[in-house]
Amino acid sequence: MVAERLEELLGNEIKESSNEEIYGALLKLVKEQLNGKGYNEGKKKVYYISAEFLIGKLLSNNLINLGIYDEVKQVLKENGKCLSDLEEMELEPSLGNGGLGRLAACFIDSIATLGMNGAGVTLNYHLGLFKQVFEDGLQKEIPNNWITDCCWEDKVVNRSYEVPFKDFTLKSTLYDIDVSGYNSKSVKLHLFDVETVDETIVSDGIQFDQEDIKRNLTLFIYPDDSTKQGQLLRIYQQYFMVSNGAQLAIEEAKERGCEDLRTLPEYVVIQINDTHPSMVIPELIRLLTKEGLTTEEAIEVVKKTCAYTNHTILAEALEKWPVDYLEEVVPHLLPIIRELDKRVKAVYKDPSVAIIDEQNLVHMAHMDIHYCFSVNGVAALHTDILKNSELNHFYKLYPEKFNNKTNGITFRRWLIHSNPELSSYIEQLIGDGFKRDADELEQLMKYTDNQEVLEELLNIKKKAKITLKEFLKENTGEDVNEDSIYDIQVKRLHEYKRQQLNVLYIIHKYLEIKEGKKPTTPITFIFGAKAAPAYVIAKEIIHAILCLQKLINQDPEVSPYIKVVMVENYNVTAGEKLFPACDISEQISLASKEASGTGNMKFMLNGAVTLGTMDGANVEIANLVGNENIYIFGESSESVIEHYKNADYRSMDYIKNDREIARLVGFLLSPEMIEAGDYDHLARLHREIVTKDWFMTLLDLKEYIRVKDQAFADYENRRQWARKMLVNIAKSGFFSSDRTIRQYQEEIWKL
Ligand code: DL6
Repeated sequence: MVAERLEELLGNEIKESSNEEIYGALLKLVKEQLNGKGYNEGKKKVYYISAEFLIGKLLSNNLINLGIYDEVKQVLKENGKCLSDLEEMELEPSLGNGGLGRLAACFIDSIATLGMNGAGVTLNYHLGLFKQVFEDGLQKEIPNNWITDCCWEDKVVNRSYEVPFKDFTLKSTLYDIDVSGYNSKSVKLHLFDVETVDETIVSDGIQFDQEDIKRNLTLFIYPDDSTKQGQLLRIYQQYFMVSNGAQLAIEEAKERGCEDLRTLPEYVVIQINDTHPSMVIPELIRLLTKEGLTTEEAIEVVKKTCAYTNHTILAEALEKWPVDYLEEVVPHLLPIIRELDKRVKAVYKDPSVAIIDEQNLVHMAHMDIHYCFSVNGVAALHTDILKNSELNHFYKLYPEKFNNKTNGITFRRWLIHSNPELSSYIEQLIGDGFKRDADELEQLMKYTDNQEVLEELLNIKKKAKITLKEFLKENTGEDVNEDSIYDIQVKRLHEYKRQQLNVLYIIHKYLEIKEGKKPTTPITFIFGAKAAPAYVIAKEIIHAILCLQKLINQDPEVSPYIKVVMVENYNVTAGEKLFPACDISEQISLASKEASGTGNMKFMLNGAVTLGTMDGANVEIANLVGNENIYIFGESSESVIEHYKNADYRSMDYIKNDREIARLVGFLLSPEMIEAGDYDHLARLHREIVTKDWFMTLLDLKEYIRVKDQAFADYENRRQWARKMLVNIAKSGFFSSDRTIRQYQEEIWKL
């Protein structure tokens, strides 16, 4: 069946066709089949609006979801072709930055799989997030050109909207990507664009004229906003995204029978993913009043239609736009925002809950909280921190709005697709029910003392480590030892995630080896992270990692025992190789700062043991697996919050009072490091840690070293370690995004 259709589409025999031709034909075949299965339907629909959707490559995932993966693989094999060669040809859509975007992708997968009527809404960023390359030990950014004639998006001819700005109006074009559910129908990811966007205006890396909105609007996700013009561009992007999303939602509601827009909440729910889409609130009010509703009615509708998810407690990530900037871009929204603010101020005198503050800044999150019917955090601890400290003033006003939805990941991609060996072994042990109901993984607990099963888990891990070794060789040129411990930290580069803490540990290990104390089993420290182009210290941390990579890997005295490898351009595709191969999962953020984390869940599901602080979803992981199956260190979130409140943390005190800490920090400016890298860059990082260390690296350093050394020591007992792996896999069912989405559905969306 597959073979015949493929040859029809090729107009040739498979064995006579090139990989490019087969890839193109396979794409058509999959699109046909998805289309044939149809799309989820229903009276009420959720629009998940998000600046990011990190969907990853789609070919294999779609084949798995359609149930034809094995057949296609076999047909290709019989014709002398290899499915993995075709997978290599696919370019990964570059539609996001990190966990926020990957979460959105997992959610869309679960919405499709669970048969819910929903869609994703975002922009069609032509060059996406930059592609990261390393040059002379530094991150350089280049455009990531992922859209080709042969990709998953299709132009939609009959949907286009006018989006008004102060000086001009832009007409949108729409591209759709079908997101398949597992053995079920699909939902759509809508990517709005403008035809005038012009990639040729980009030069010198990722530089372009930020004022030329008609030509730059959908070039990049998160354009540099360190200047006023950059911030204006972000406002243009955000408004374009939400205006299209709101117009689409209204139009589709009418098509589904909504005759009176006062009943819109019966047809539509809009999930605002972080503050980037917050302007959907005034925009929806504007559109509804244009349709004849009074302001009063429109506000009431919006309050029943919009729900907000908070993904961070970092103040700098909660957007605040100057009124003047909004006047320059979307003056027609300001009377509405002022009206919303006036209503808030009439009831609540506390200036900390105002939408427009005394400096004339519009607090997008405040607007969300006042005018959404639901406000959720993304892990139990995160929601508690929102309620009890960060958003406490709001929680007191609206206790009924606040709720928690602990994040999740789709097991289709992060187990079945990326770790087929482990997935089929689990199937052999407990049947395939876990693919639809992740809680069934708990049945694995009956094998905790089964030596044969534990042995097989170690074998599967070893194979994944060999696969990663090959990937690392190709990606970085570095040779790693597959019998070493793979200790992995992959996530956005940010000081709060504390990659610099890991750096200081590696220095500790390097110095120990130099002094003759060698680890029993060699260790490979693996990193993957992009730094925002304007985030100087994050880039310096990358430089320090790359210096250590050079220094250590080229030192014959040290490299047999430890190696450092930093993956270039870490993305979903690289993640699919990294998660299955990991032994120790580094989740070492400063407690209270990581809203949830989702990499921690992917590692756990693939049998890695977490080394982490009691932060974000690590707390829930620890509760599920128990103390003996996780390595926890560091000060609690309560005590960190106290430190901030009392402003009593000084990194200098740690350096003065502890010679070991002083030595590790000092090593950043050692002759060896300067020889491997660049003094100015290293000095900037050193100065930051010594004089500021805003995310308290040194607070937890000694305990981190102690607990990490313990984890490495415990790794030596292979059976005991395999038992920890098994427990982690068995207890990971809770972190399925199907569970999360069911909770959104039952408690917020009520589709
Ligand atoms: O909720 C998804 C993801 C969380 O897992 C991460 O802990 C959190 O950092 C991330 N938040 C963001 C928003 N901005 N910042 N910083 O990316 O969301």
